[in-house]
Amino acid sequence: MVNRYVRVCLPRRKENALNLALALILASLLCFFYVKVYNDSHYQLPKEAGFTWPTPAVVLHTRPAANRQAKGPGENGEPVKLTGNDYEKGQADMKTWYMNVQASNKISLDRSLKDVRLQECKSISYDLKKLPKASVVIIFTDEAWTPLLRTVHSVINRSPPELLKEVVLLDDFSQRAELKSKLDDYIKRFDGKVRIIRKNERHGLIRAKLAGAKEAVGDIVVFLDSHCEANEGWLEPLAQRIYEKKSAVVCPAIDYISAETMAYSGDGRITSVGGFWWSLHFRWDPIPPKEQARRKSEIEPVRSPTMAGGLLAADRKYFLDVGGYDPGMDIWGGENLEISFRVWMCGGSIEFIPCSHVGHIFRAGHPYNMTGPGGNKDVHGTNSKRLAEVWMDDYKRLYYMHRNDLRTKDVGDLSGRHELRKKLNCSSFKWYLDNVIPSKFVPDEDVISFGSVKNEKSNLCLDTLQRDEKGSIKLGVFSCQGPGSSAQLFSLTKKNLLRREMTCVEVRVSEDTKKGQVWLSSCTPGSQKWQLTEDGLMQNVDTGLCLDVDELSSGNDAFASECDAAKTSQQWVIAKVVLK
Ligand code: LR7
Ligand code: MN
Repeated sequence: MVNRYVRVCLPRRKENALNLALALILASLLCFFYVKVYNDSHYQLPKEAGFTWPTPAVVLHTRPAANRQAKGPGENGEPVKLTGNDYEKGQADMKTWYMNVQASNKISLDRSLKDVRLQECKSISYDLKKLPKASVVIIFTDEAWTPLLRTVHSVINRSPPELLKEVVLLDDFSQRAELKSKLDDYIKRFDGKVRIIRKNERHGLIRAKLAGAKEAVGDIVVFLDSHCEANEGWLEPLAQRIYEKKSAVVCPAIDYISAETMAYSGDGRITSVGGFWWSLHFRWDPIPPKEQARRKSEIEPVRSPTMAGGLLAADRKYFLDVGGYDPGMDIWGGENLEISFRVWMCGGSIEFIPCSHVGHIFRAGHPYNMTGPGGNKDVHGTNSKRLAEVWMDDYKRLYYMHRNDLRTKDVGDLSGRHELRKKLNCSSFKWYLDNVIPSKFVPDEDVISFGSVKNEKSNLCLDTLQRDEKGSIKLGVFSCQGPGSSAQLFSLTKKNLLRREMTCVEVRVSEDTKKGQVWLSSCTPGSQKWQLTEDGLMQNVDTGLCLDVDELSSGNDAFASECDAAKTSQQWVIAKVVLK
């Protein structure tokens, strides 16, 4: 270890001591660099990995992420597997951050990703000179450092400089010291392309996005969550579509980044569109056959009734003219459906752009305080009431069916939003249902009856028993709650389906018994037809069996057995409910 010159000049014991000292110095230097590189975690994996990182100025103009040959953790969107201490730290992160920040910290901020686009997308050439220029607005509150900066790097690396006017980091009153002067210093390397706007009170993501759009200077505004990775060629197709249609509000295909391993996965094709639950939560639906037929190729935009919320682009002026976001909404939730209903009803469209891909880290929780002004812990609920009151006309009754408790809740002044709707001369919510999402089931319209399926002798009603309706569930009975409990409301349709919003009641008969289980399952042709007979039986048409329940006791599962009009446990009525 000690070089030859030193060795000849030193007695043996001293040489050993010097060897040890040098080894110690070297070890601590290595240790220092390791910690520094990984903690700074910008431009990790330096020279040892066999390549030189480009200087920041070059980053802006040569888009190295596409060209570089990196071999570090997480490259090519691969998962990061941690061991030992790192693993423990990562698991702790999952509890506090709902994402593995430790894993993220191991990955280069410029990591490569699989280019998941369809082949046809790759050969399109865009006339960059004529396309509108983008302000990419990234809103954040106390986001972890590496996911936030990787979002910025991916945008810088994978956007044509001609199209990228600026990146705006909109800091929604973050408290962590790291996001202050260290971030101010960090962004200097981007030569002014990236700027920070700081809010000195908590705006919540909705007012933060609105502020970002107002302060941005680009022709189009693009919003991203602060834990995204823009993939190859993501920006051009968004700009192209807005160039073609000013009133199109467009979303990239959202690829999945695992919060646990940071693995990036995506399918080039778009297979789903946005829908909604009457509880005003967002859901994915398959592309309707009619929309699929309208598109001549897989790379054409897909019209979608709603959007997920976080990742979108719009002509900046159009976005603001059509009402931006509702500034009366707090913290999180509801703005995604609000903008969706509003844009469609006021003459625009929501579209998914298959050639544009952006990854998003899906977290199981929110690492920030979700309490709104006045200690409001139900911001999604109150925001959704605002949108229901302004945009849904009488159909708001279906929201109140789920949220009876909010009927009389004061959710602030709505006059500005009502005026907006009038000024823009927007269509009705019925128009939206009929034209944009005609498959949406309206539980109390055009049906034989709507209400609770009630056994009058016992005052028990068919009930979901709070089982999660996103999958198939068994139905049970519970003491009747009246119109106040949505868990007991069913529709008997003109096609004789006994159903709820997305699912139908079916009978599953086992081979050996003549008894069937009563399930709530996706609506398919099968054992899902029912009729209420003259002698008060609820009979499943396909199996001939009748709705029944053991011991007429609350909390029991329902089943279907051989019909017997003399059995009180088979006597049902539909207690009609009129929603208001
Ligand atoms: O008070 C806040 N202030 C903020 O600036 C709360 C949040 N934020 C920031 C936050 O740091 C993050 O960058 O807002 C961004 C979004 O917050 P998330 O990541 O906690 O939200 P989410 O991904 O759970 O939620 C989705 O629904 C929200 C409803 O209000 C927003 O529309 C989010 O943008 C949206 N995210 C997506 O749609 C990502 C793709 C999901 C899919 C499919
Ligand atoms: Mn998010």
